Amino acid sequence: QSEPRAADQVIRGIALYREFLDLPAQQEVLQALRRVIAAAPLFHPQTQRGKQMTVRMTSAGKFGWVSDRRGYRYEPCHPAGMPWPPIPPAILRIWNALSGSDRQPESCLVNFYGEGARMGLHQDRDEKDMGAPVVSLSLGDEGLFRVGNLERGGPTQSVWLHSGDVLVMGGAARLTYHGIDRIRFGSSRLTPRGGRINVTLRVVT
Ligand code: MD3
Ligand code: FE
Repeated sequence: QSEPRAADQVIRGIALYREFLDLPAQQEVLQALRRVIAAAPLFHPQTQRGKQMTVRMTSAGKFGWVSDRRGYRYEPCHPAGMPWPPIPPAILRIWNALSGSDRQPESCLVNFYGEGARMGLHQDRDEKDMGAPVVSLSLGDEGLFRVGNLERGGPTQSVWLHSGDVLVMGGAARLTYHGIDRIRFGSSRLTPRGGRINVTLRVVT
């Protein structure tokens, strides 16, 4: 009904909504994620070269992102064999408020950053439908997000993401290089044992 909220900042085409979720809403999502993780445990993906990623992951929705020696791809089941649990309604509401897309997300990737975890600069290009945006929610400890360019190399820009912040990557920004350099472990009270959680919603088919 109401006009969608305007972004607080646009970083190379990526819209940043600071504290889009207030503390009670963050807690609601965190509770829902605990149930997702109980049904589909976090795992350490292996890269194609056999190196373990420092981030642990799981997914909800029709498809989840997996990576192993055979490469990375979307799969309908967790590596342990069970189907991914449904995407929690509290998370779907964020998509519906900000994506501007008629389609519903098919994948909800949950990234958990423990102490020292990071994610190198990369592009997200495993999705068949690049028309839909990616919507991302940060929870827990602060993370230093780095945004590059449409091609490898060149200057980059960094911004600290806080608990409750939401990013929307649509249009050309969908293909920018991005990563998480480091987290400030223990900087948030949302996650009493520390760590950063990032949730990304995507249309993948
Ligand atoms: C910019 N996750 O899951 S979220 C990922 O914080 C990923 O865990 C990071 O990169 C994290 O692929 C960054 C912000 C984000 C997510 C997807 C993007 C930025 C993006 C896709 C295209 C461009
Ligand atoms: Fe990414």
